[in-house]
Amino acid sequence: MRYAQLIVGPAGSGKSTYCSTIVKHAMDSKRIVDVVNLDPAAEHFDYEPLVDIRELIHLDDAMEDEELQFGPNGGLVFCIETLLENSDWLEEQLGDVDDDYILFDCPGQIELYTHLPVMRRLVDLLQNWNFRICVVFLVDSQFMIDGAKFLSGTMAALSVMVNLELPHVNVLTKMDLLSKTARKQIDNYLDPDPHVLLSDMRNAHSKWHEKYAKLTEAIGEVVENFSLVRFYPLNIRDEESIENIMLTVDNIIQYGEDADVKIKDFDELEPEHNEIGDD
Ligand SMILES: Nc1nc2c(ncn2[C@@H]2O[C@H](COP(=O)(O)OP(=O)(O)OP(=O)(O)O)[C@@H](O)[C@H]2O)c(=O)[nH]1
Ligand SMILES: [Mg+2]
Repeated sequence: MRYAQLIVGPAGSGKSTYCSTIVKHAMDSKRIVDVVNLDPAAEHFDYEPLVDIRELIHLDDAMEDEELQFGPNGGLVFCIETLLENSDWLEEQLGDVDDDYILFDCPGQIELYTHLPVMRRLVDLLQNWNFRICVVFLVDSQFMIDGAKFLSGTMAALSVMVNLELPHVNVLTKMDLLSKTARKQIDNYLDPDPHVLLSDMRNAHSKWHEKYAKLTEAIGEVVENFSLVRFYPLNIRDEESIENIMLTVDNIIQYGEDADVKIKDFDELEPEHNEIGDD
């Protein structure tokens, strides 16, 4: 079995920073985690990628081509489609290492995950190559400190879940940037109670809420009834918070369970070894 995290989320939500943070954290516990850069427009990240889509195609290639004449968003979709058409290239670059653990640092255009089929096709490929995958959906915590924004972030998380059909963990990033008051406030959103959030919104007396109060309440009920959405806080300066997310994801993709089995087999073999030794 192979293991993967698909790191997705809006532009600037902290995907590349999450990848380098996890790599460093894993290294401290003597674990090897690799990162694949899938962002054809990436300019900077703090990790050494195992595979880099820019070696196959760069966003500028799609935008500067005189026939294609793509803008940045169409160009990005074109780049991911080119990657899928060259799946042999990706397969070869990834190698075939049993029990490897790879983070896929994805681009920030949210439409890739909410309704376009390209990422779903990438997931199918990875599953064919024996990867067990968890989606990690990142949202900047600074945009999640009021009820309306929270519902909007939640709906984005739900669209990704429905479109990718994979085990899914939501993470609130950049917790280190929040003020003390905002940090307290955010507790309401980690394990959200839609009733509390909706009453916040009611108290805000916005024209929007007056007109669409019923719609907002219905959305709140869906979130509550299906217990679909939960957020894990990530403070990259706090090892415990990083470890907590890593453990959560590892449990979901059952990382390490096969290793336990191997240890058991080894224990059972031991008496035989002794017998051979005695001979
Ligand atoms: N203080 C702080 N800054 C962060 C954190 N995560 C990301 N940043 C900063 O936020 C900016 C965007 O972070 P990236 O990791 O590049 O975000 P991204 O989601 O990969 O961005 P795109 O690939 O462009 O969509 C950078 O300036 C980071 O240094 C964090 O946890 N704490
Ligand atoms: Mg990035």
